[in-house]
Amino acid sequence: MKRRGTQGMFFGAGRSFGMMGKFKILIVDDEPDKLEMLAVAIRMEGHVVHTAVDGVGGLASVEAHHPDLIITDVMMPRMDGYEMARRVRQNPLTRFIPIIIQSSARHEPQDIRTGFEIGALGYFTDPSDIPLLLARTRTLLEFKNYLDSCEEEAFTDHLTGLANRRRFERQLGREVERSRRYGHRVCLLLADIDNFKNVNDTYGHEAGDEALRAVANVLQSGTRGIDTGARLGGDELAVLLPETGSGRGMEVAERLRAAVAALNIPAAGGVTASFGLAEFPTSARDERELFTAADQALYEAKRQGRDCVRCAAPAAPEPNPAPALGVS
Ligand code: GH3
Ligand code: MG
Repeated sequence: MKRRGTQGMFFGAGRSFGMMGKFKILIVDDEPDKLEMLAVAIRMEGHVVHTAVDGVGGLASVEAHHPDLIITDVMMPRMDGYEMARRVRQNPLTRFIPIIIQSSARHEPQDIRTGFEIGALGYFTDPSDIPLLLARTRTLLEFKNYLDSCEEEAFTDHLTGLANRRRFERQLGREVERSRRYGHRVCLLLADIDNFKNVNDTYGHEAGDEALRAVANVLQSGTRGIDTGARLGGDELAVLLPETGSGRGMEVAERLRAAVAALNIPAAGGVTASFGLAEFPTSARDERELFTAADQALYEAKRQGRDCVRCAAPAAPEPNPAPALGVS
């Protein structure tokens, strides 16, 4: 295990559709007939349709369903389509959802310019020309699919299939933020394979890779769907355990440790790993401190003989400010 600082950590999931297939399309329109006509046409393309009748409902649906494409009218009560599109584009989490505007009422060149300036990728003024709309929809979905697969690649560790360091850092930031907002606890578990150099030296690099994949698989399959297993680099792995306190976190860590120790890897025999656990907010004030606390606990596990789990102590409370003097 190499000692290192935590600099360079912390910053920004995508999803792969594999083959082009079913997408989620949000249609926003206050005219029931037009909405229904579009919904039928899109469903016939094999996609899942969500609908809303104004911009406010549209934004709520974007947040709830994460659609792959939005088709929206302009003139609607409460919030028009331009404003909704603007807000979708302003939100870093939704800004790359393609938006098509479809409006027969707002058909002047200036309206169309406004739509494109906001960031719409299509603007159609003839609601009866469904084939034209579908043609653009298909192309945009193809691009969206490609973008999503690129994002997935960029955030995945290729050897193990776990999240890579970049995704881990982004997720860690989000979980700490969620923990602050909702008052849940979150645990960070770091793991490092013991004497892994020996595995490579004794059995070869290929066998080492196989051992890494096997340990990664234990972390992935031994935790919940909401937990993020990641490979941070080399033989260093991590699991982020949302809504988990250190007591439960230690149980999980101990279970994973035992499962790793029980592995029988055909090319490399057995391996063990050491684990360090830290809980937010008990042991840290932010994600950097959480990482450092878990890393120190891992170091302690290594120091105390490896193949064991250590938990970071709660942070000392902030000293109370000195009482004001001279107050009677
Ligand atoms: P410790 O118990 O202190 O962790 O000892 P260690 O030998 O595991 O030491 P350390 O964690 O510093 O060494 C990590 C080794 O992991 C170094 C390198 O040979 C090996 N390694 C890093 N990345 C890979 C990889 O992708 N595949 C393989 N096979 N080995 C790797
Ligand atoms: Mg190691």
